[in-house]
Amino acid sequence: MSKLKDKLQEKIEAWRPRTTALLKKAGDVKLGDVTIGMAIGGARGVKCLVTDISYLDPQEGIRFRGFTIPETLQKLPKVPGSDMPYVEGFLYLLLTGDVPTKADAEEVAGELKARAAVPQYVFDVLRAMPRDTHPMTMLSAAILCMQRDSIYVKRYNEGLGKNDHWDPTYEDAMNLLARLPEIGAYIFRMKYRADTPIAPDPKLDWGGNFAHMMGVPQPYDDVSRLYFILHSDHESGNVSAHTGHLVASALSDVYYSASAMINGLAGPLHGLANQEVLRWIQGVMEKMGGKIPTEEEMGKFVWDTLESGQVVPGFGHAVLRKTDPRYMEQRNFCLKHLPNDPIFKYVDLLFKVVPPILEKQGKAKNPWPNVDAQSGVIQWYYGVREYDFYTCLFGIGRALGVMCNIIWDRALGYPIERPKSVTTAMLEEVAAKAEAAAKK
Ligand code: AMX
Repeated sequence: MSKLKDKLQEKIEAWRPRTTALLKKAGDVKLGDVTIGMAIGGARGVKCLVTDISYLDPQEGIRFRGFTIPETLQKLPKVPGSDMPYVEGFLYLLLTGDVPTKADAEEVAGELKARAAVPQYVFDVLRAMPRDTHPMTMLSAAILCMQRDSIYVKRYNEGLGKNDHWDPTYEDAMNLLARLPEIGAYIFRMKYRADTPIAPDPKLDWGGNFAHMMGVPQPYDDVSRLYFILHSDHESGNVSAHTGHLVASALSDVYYSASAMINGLAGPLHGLANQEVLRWIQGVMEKMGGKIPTEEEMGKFVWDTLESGQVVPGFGHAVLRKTDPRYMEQRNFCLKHLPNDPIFKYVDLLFKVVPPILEKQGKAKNPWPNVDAQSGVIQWYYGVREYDFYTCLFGIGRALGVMCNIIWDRALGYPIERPKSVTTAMLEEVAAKAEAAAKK
């Protein structure tokens, strides 16, 4: 067994009694109420999911295993010669809750390298798809076709005790994570770089190897490490994480769940927003003939978008009620590496102009920028200009969090998900009763 898996087993065995005790002693204790607005509004704010991998505070933003983003980046061991941590060390933190040493991170890096070989049939499947297929469809299909290799399915069919489900799930999850950078970079080079894939370099770490296979020079390795860490997890209720959890709750293996989570991420209100931001900015740049607008001019473009019934991409959030710390971390990166880039200047101006306008309009509950308002500009600057690919980067990062969650779901024996639905007539009846009671 790997050191990481040993450590995980210890953690799981220590954790299980907590979940069992809660269910036994406090299973009937109320967590909150559900209103009609919450039911119609996409289960918004309904507390009915459990995860210990990350927690999203509306004011403070995400904490990974209790650490804010700046704390996470500061505490994790750095790749030699780089400003950013090993993604492998971050995976160790997400899985175990402990901050790894450099040796721990390198051990995980070794484990992933040993699992990294992508089967030839994955490339064959990708090559058989029409070349203009969306890269998210390709990524989802590449993941799904590896389902035939699932160790979980094999062990399940042989007969698997409930406490052992996490073990083959770990094997599948680590195999999938190990292969994702090469699959992602292969899709990119096949589609957008005249079909010139670059072979992996076994000396490099997970993030560094991805940058190498993309064919983008330094500091794109640090961009990749930062991007994957920032996009990894945002607690369980967002569409991609929730989809991954939901599918896995039927004891579908991680290939089925990861492919489904990629499909959820592909929507314009979720992962696709980063490309929408760039598209919107470049539309304004074209109208401005490349000049940087004044605050008033930019304000007019923002109002025009709102008045035409569209959303301002990169702003607002379903849970956050302040500037996304993932935005701030990428902003800091831009201030250090590309302060004079014209697109960054637009992003910077939007940071000033959009929030007061959204506040004035009074619809968006959160007028502040989210992660997507910053990520496209960095990719564009380093020559990754094919918007459609941006969500694949998000998906590779998000797989880290989703895989950790599924391993723990299995470890703690979370059951199949089954929320209850009601009819519109039932809601009307509840509403009428509440109205009558209020009149009495
Ligand atoms: N521009 C204009 N209007 C906005 C807005 C924005 N950026 N954000 C929210 N609103 C509007 C909503 O469309 C909604 O209008 P409606 O009542 O007419 O339907 C109203 O404000 C209330 O919405 P909300 O409760 O504040 O947001 P939500 O939870 O329904 O949606 C989100 C959240 C992110 C989908 C929304 O803010 C949005 O569409 N933002 C722009 C797209 C974007 O940046 N998405 C990326 C999110 C991060 C991610 O998942 N990657």
